[in-house]
This record gives sequence, structure tokens and C-alpha cells, in this order.
Amino acid sequence: PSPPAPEEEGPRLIVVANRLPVSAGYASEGKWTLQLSAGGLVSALGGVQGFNTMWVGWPGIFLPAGRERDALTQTLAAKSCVPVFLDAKTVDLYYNGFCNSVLWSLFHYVPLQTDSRLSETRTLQFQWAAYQEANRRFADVLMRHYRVGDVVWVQDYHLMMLPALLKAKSVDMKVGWFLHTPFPSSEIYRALPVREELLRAVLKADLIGFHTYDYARHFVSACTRILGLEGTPDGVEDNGVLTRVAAFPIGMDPSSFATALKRSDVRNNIAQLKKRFAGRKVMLGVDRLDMIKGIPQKLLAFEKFLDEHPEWCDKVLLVQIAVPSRVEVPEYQQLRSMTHEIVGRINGHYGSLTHVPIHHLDRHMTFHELCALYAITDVALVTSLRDGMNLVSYEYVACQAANAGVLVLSEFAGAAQSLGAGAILVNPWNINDMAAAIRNALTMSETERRQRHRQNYMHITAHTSQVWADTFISELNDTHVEAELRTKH
Ligand code: ADQ
Repeated sequence: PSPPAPEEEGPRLIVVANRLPVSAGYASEGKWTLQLSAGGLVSALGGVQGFNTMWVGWPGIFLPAGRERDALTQTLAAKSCVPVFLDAKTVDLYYNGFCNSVLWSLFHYVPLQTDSRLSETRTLQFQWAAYQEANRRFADVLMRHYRVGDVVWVQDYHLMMLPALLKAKSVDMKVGWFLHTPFPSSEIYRALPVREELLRAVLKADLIGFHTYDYARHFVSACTRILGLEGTPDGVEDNGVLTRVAAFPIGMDPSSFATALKRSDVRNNIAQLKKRFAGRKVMLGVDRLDMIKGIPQKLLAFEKFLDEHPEWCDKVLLVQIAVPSRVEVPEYQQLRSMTHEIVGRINGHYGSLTHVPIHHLDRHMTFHELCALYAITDVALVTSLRDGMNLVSYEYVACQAANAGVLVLSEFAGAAQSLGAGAILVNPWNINDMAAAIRNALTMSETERRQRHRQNYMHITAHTSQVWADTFISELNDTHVEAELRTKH
């Protein structure tokens, strides 16, 4: 199959991520449906313009080599997407296993588990082998499309071996790596059996980026303590060669929300929702169903609040949208059952024939549905136990220009460092404190709400996803020029 962008278009930005921004579904022979993938990475990069961008990633479907695979490749080429095909066994060991059960957990401060029920072939050793194999496949596909001058931006913890694999093939390639999750304290990270291999591979990138200064600092400490390298204010130095490490806080695209809120269908939806919920305050949670999002903790805090303030029972409701993700992973299935159980208990106890306290939906929402929900909400609850940044909090602020709703935000989300001034910060493990924060948010004066919202609104409109991408790419280009100059002299 031919590469998506013609030769004459010049250097491109190649974004390599585990998943393409669209997931493929089979329609009929040779025909495919493409659905936008859910999640922060796609939301952020989707709003970025001004680059000649090509995506490389897994299309979310298993296909043997042959006519159908070629047809899908052609369909994706029209969207500037290049698929990396993986087989089911590799995805299970690499993605469900090493990426999600090991790295995702550890990077969010959930210690490694030993599970005696795992069969011999699902142990970490096999997962690690599959991880390396998957990274090699990404490198092979990328090299088939790479042209000298392209900038390669590797995304996230799924592809930590990629910088080394790419540089081994082309030492002059401009390679950046950005981590969307936290990077944990080196005391947590050093439990990882392959801690050295991952650090050494990532350090081959020209530029390494994190959401916050703290994550960058943890990474540099891991390199100094585990690899014995030297940490400098600019990054990590190995034998006189510097790998630049810095913070690039992500943002979103506020203008797309502002535009959506002016559409007549969205305005109609807002009017209908307001009518439906009239006389009651609306609180909202929007999360991928993931243990790091603290959904059970949020529900328990709401239960505590209702218990302590029965006068609010029929005057407030919580809309919790929890889009299922990683449905194959057993821990996620357990989380789903636990969430349903708590929702059932609260609704059973505090509901009445005319009022249901929690509206729990576990499905994907369209962008316009989400905008309407954000706009009618009085209080947003973001209670992550750990979160790289958390774009839901940004999106909520973007949609509240008119009402100045209150954001209750976990101090363990990266966003606490950027939106902390305007939000009510909470420790999601402290249920009493969160219940008090809910009361504070529901009863806050309009003057205070407006002042807090203004502060956060200024932040999200200044620190957009466009600024994030522009800054990272321009610094990557600069880093590369500096490295070239150093090798010449
Ligand atoms: P996520 O863990 O996916 O991202 P977040 O940053 O909040 O978390 O982004 C979620 C995105 O998915 C938002 O744009 C939201 O609108 C969308 N979304 C959530 N639920 C949805 C639903 N039911 N229907 C439709 N859309 C839904 C990871 C890290 C974060 C980091 C981002 C970006 O875990 O910490 O902020 O990457 O780097």
C-alpha cells in the first residue's frame, strides 16, 4: 500500500501511538467503519493544526495478511493513518499484559502484583518479550514510511523501546517521546524488573516530555539512581551526551467547545436537559472506567454527603459517565461490578419514585452530547487517585463561561498544578473531606464561583493543545540542531 502523503509535501510530523485516532470496524467486504477512539491522547492531538501529520498505530482490529488488510490500509491512508497490524496473542501479552497490568499500574503508584493463577506463558517474562516484539513491529512499519527530515513524535508508555529502535536504524532521525501518565517516584519505579532497559531505550530520544515538572524530576532521579547517570537542570547526561528532559503541560482546544455550544442542536439539547433537571443541582463525572479515576471513591463521598445532608436528597443528582475501556482486563471487569453495586445501593437507599440520585451511564458520548452535559452542570467531580493531567477538568472549565460552575479536583491529578487556584482541591482517599467539598461547591456564592472560574478559564485558553504541540515540536527541532552542532565541533 502507498504511503498516505505524497513525496512533494515535504517533512511531516509522524505521530506514533499505540492506537490510531480511529478504530476500525468491519462493515462488509472491503468496507470499514472508522470510529473516533476515546481518550485524552486523541482529544489533545485531534485539536492540533499546522503540521503535515501522519499517524502510525494499531487500528484496533485483528486481520490476517491479505486482501482485507490491504483494503483497510487504503481506507486509513485517506485519513493519513498507517496501521501496525498485531496478532491477538501479542496484543494480549503486550497491551493487556505488559502495558496495562504492569506499566499503567506502576506509573499510577499501584505496586506490581504476583498472581499465582497466571499460566506460565502469561508471566512478566512473556509479556516483556511481547512488548519488545510489538515495539519492533512499530519500528518496522515506521521505517517503511519515514523520509529524511520527518519529525517522529512517540507517544506514551506503550512505546518506550521505540526511540532506541528508531535511532539504531537512523541516527539522524528527530525523535521525541512524551509520557501522558505520571512518571512515579524512583522508589516505585525501581521495582520494575526491566527498569534499566526501558530507561536506556527512552534516553535515546532527542527530547523527553512530561506533563509536570515533578514527573520530569522523578524520571531524572530514576536515571541517576538506577543507571548511575548524571542529572542536570536540562536533562540526563551520559558520557557527555545530553538527553533533554522537560515539562510540557498538555491542554485542549477551547475554541472547538465554544463553537459547539453555539450550534442549534447543542442549544436544544441544553434546553431539554435543563428542563429535565429543573429545580435540582447537577453534578457531573466523566471518566474512562479505570481504577485510577477514583470512581468508587467519588460515589462513596456522594453517599456520605447525602447521609449527612438529607435536606439535599431530592435537590441534587450526580450524572456519572464511565466509558468502558480495556474491557478484556480482569481488574477493569471487577471495577465495573463494584461501581454498579455502589450505584445500586445509593439509588436504592436515597432514591424515591420521582427522583434517582445517580444517573450512571457506561457508554461513549458524542462530542456534542458531552458539551451539552458540561454546560448544564453546576459541579464537576474529578477524583482521580493519580492522573497524568486530566483533560475532563479542562473541558468542563471551557464549557462554563456562562454559569461559572465549580470544579472539585483531586490533588493527585496533574491538572491540580494548573487549575488548583480555581478548583476546590481534594484528597480522594478522604471521603469526609470530599463530602465537605461537595457541600462547599453546591453552596458557593456566585461571586466566588465567577472569580475561581475566571482564573481557570484564563489558564485553559492560554495553555491549549496547540501551544503544547508547537512548544514540544519546536524544542525537538532545536535540540536536534544543537546535537548536530555539537557532533560537528
Ligand atoms: P485519559 O486517561 O483518557 O488520558 P483525560 O485526560 O481526562 O483522561 O481524557 C479523557 C478524554 O476522553 C476527554 O477528552 C473526554 O472528553 C473523553 N471522554 C471521557 N469519557 C468519555 C465518554 N463517555 N464519551 C466520550 N468521550 C469521553 C490520558 C491520561 C491523562 C492525560 C491525557 C492526555 O491518563 O492524565 O490528561 O492522557 O495526556
